[in-house]
Amino acid sequence: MDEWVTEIAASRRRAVARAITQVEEGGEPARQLLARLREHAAAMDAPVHVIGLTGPPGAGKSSLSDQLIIHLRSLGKRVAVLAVDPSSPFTGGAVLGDRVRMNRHATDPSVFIRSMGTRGDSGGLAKPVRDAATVLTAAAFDVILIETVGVGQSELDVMYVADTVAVVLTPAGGDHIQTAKAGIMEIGDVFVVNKSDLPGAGRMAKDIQDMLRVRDGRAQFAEAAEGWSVPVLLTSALAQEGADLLWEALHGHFEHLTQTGRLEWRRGRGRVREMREILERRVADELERRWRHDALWQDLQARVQSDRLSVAGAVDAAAQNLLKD
Ligand SMILES: Nc1nc2c(ncn2[C@@H]2O[C@H](COP(=O)(O)OP(=O)(O)OP(=O)(O)O)[C@@H](O)[C@H]2O)c(=O)[nH]1
Ligand SMILES: [Mg+2]
Repeated sequence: MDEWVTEIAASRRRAVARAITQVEEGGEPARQLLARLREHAAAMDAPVHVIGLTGPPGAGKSSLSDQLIIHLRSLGKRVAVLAVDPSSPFTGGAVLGDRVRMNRHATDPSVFIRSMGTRGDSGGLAKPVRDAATVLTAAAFDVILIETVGVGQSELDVMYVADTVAVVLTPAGGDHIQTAKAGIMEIGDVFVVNKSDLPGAGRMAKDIQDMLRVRDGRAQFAEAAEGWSVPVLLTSALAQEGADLLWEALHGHFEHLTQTGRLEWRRGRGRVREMREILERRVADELERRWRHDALWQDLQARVQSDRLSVAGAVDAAAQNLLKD
């Protein structure tokens, strides 16, 4: 284990890759490794910047990641990308596409690219992504990009892992702001209108700005209250335009977080979220266990099955039994 941690800290690609596989698999070995890596990371002084890139399928998130990698490498920064594949019907083949698109970095030892799939367990996406980010932090990457499609709750949950969230939209008709998932409009620290080589990009940017005025007028947007004004940028990954401005905006947000103390607040919020997730999973496992073995639960199940008891009645009885101890 010691040797492994040393190799991860030295950013040896194979050790890092193996560590991510281990944390994906979970269990006690993963827990021990993560504890060691957290210890190591806590003693490091250079802060890592964890960035979430989210948006509709095909918005150009991977193409933008690729452009960001090129820009960050020119600044001498070490970059890791976690491409989260939600295995959704919208993104068939995305993983292969990501690999091809970012292939040119494959031999650069300062770039690490990894696709992560959902493993179909009840834990959602957030845990493996969070744990992989812990590995990459210990491996001394300066920037960790997490790419995830902005559909569904578990993809939004992934954003609790990020310090900065960039929402990537496009001018293309189907992506009109009204049709963008409300959830992802709420979480952006930076907005990007990619494919600005296509018509309608300016209009889209204006729509986003209008939306932000409403959003940031609401008190719960503490970031706005802390003086962060959310930038809306135009990029074209295709024409290789805007990655420098995007990086400026992302880095600007990180500096804002650092200067206002919001970084610690955000990361704390992420930990609370993690605590809740783990607890919820444990409770769900316990319910599952009772459902299978407990006589009362078996009885309720049988009576609902044969329609001798209403669903509502069974839920009440089960909840009462559950909450009494
Ligand atoms: N015209 C234009 N096309 C682009 C631009 N950026 C990306 N594309 C194209 O859009 C398609 C999707 O790009 P990706 O980078 O795979 O998009 P993504 O958001 O990562 O897609 P998923 O991971 O499948 O959700 C590809 O065919 C890209 O070549 C751009 O700036 N302009
Ligand atoms: Mg992609």
